[in-house]
Amino acid sequence: MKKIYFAGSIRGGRENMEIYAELIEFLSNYGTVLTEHVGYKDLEETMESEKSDFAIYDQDIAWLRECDLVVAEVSQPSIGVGYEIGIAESLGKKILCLYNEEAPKRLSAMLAGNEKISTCFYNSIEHAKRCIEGALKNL
Ligand code: 6IA
Repeated sequence: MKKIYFAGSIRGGRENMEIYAELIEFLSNYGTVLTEHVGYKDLEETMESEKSDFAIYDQDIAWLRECDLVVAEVSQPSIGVGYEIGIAESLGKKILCLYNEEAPKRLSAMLAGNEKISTCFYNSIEHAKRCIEGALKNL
């Protein structure tokens, strides 16, 4: 089973949480998603307080080391997601970024201009899923 690290905005804003949940469900047909909580609806209110930020950081870095593929939904700018992508790149991980063409803010040039990262500019969730299938085939 492939291990997939899904990254999506948490404190950067939860506007796209339902998209994260759908993509995580889709990804779980192909492997183990280490970070299922990124799609949880009540993450901030109920779960976030249970774990210290130090514990969250340590766990996420360990999962990044362990994973075979990082899929990052980057339509909502998030410092944590950007940081994770940088770490994943330095670890030599394969990275797929998914960016909704209709997102209000343009994608950072640090991702859009990075040839080591594949970015899928999607116009529907089905399109994003096809990009995921393509990335999984090339693993
Ligand atoms: O800066 P942000 O909060 O938007 O960063 C989001 C990214 O950081 C996500 O891709 C996560 O992998 C990671 N991250 C941020 N907060 C958490 C977190 N909170 N748990 C795990 N990863 C996180 C607590 C929830 C937990 C107790 C279930």
